Amino acid sequence: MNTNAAPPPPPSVRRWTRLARAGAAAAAGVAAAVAALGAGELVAAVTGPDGAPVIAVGSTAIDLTPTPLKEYAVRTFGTQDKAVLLGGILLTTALLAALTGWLSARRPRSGATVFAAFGLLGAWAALSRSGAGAADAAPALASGAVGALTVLGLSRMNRAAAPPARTSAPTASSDDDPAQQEQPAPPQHTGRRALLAATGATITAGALAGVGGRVLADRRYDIGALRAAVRIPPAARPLPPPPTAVRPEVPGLSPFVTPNADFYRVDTALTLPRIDPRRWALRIRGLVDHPLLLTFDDLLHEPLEELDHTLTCVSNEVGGPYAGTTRWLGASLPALLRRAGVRPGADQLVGRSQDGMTIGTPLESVLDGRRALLAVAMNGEALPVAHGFPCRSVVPGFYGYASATKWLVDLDVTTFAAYDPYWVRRGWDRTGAVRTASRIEVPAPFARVPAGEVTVAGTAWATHRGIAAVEVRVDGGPWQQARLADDAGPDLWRQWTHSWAGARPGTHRIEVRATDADGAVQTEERAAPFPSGATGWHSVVVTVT
Ligand SMILES: Nc1nc2c(c(=O)[nH]1)N[C@H]1C(S)=C(S)[C@@H](COP(=O)(O)O)O[C@H]1N2
Ligand SMILES: [Mo]
Repeated sequence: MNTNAAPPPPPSVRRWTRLARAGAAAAAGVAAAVAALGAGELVAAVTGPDGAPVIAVGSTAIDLTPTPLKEYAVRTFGTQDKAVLLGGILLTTALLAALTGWLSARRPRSGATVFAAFGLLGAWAALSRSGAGAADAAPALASGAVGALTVLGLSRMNRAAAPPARTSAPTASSDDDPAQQEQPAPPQHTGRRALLAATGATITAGALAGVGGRVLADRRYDIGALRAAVRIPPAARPLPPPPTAVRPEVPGLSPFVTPNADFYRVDTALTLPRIDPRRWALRIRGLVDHPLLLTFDDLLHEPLEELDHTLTCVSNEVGGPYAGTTRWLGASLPALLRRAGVRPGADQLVGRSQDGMTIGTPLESVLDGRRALLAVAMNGEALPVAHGFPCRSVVPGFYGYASATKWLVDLDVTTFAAYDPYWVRRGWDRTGAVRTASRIEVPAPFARVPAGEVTVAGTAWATHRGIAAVEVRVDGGPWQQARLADDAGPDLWRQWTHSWAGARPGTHRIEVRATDADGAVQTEERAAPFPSGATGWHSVVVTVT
């Protein structure tokens, strides 16, 4: 026993000290992570926003997420799924960082190694994104380096501030230096202060770098301004506005044309691709005689066509909100494909987006005379960034995942045998034809309505086939024909109303089913969205008072 040592402090004090030291170590780890991410953001402001470490890791996580989990996320969190993912990534990062900090207080090198490894992992994630360049690795590498150096520095300070090991074996370590113990204010005390100050300063600097990086990136890549500067020419032969009789005058019924701001959004993009239209080009290649390269200006000089169309998502549940109607404007996709000269044998058209999404459509359908577009505008304005600015494809009759590539940069004329696009690789149906759907919008689920005559109203679609009939029934009674609003064409949804006479007090279930223009009645059989779209009848339960 070392008899020179002062009596050990009471156990409670010692435990607190150990705890405090562990806490300081964890905080140092978090501080190093904040500095690392801040550095990454700052570098990403120069090299391009897609390389920012959180975004690169998050995007890779999305691509690697198994389909059922992704479905669960979309179902549970809806459009908030990406915010939840980002929150999860940050939380996980914070926990890992705290653990790393704690580890480093014992072995400073190990913490540095963890940060370096994550830097390399982030660089790999950034580089493995399609369309990535070498520069996209820089933010993660900077993160790794800054994180490693910071955690090394802070953990050295932590060790220096450690109290002497009073219970240890007689072997004298520097901590046991009796000279140290005789000082009135032991150096570990000031050491601890310095450590806390350094930790705080690191967090502040890291946060400032992060916010600064974001602000800088937003300035450098101000897509809003570029989009506002785009002048979209009018259609060669403008369509008349949709007739007013397409929408019954029922309060609570969705508008016939969906305002852009209300149009549903479904994609895998963690941050919206920012494409400068002046630098954008679209390639049409593959099984064609003359590959084409079109600039945005070239596209705007094509004769532009309008298309009124209801787009819907395969992930939409029965009665769900992922459908919207809009007036697209764009160049004719079949005309451009004919100019390129499609070779015999090709049967799939694969669109690729700037962020690496791939979407395949049956080529035969694209060329069968339907109006398919390379759309540049939506409801009279340039495509909103969230909906594909500057250009997306639209092919009526197919779910979005099989027809509507946003941020489109490449069209590959190929075969189904040769290529499986993104969602097909994850088990979704390769055709993606829209199934007949109908939904009750009025009354709302669990609404209380007065007895007597109740107005029921909603929307039905069977895109590109059209809706021929909608029927409604109450409490499993006989089906009644609903009154259809005017038909604006097979590519559009159709609204309907039904007057439920003699509604008596109590709880009732209203059901709806549609018949498409081919005469096929919507199936009652319930199917989940995976793998080819939800089926089953929508119903709402209401209370008549
Ligand atoms: N680049 C890209 N395009 C995409 C997607 C995507 O994830 N990335 N999602 C598709 C899906 S699943 C749908 S339903 C539609 C949705 O288009 P919207 O967000 O404009 O409504 O876009 C399609 N195009
Ligand atoms: Mo979708």
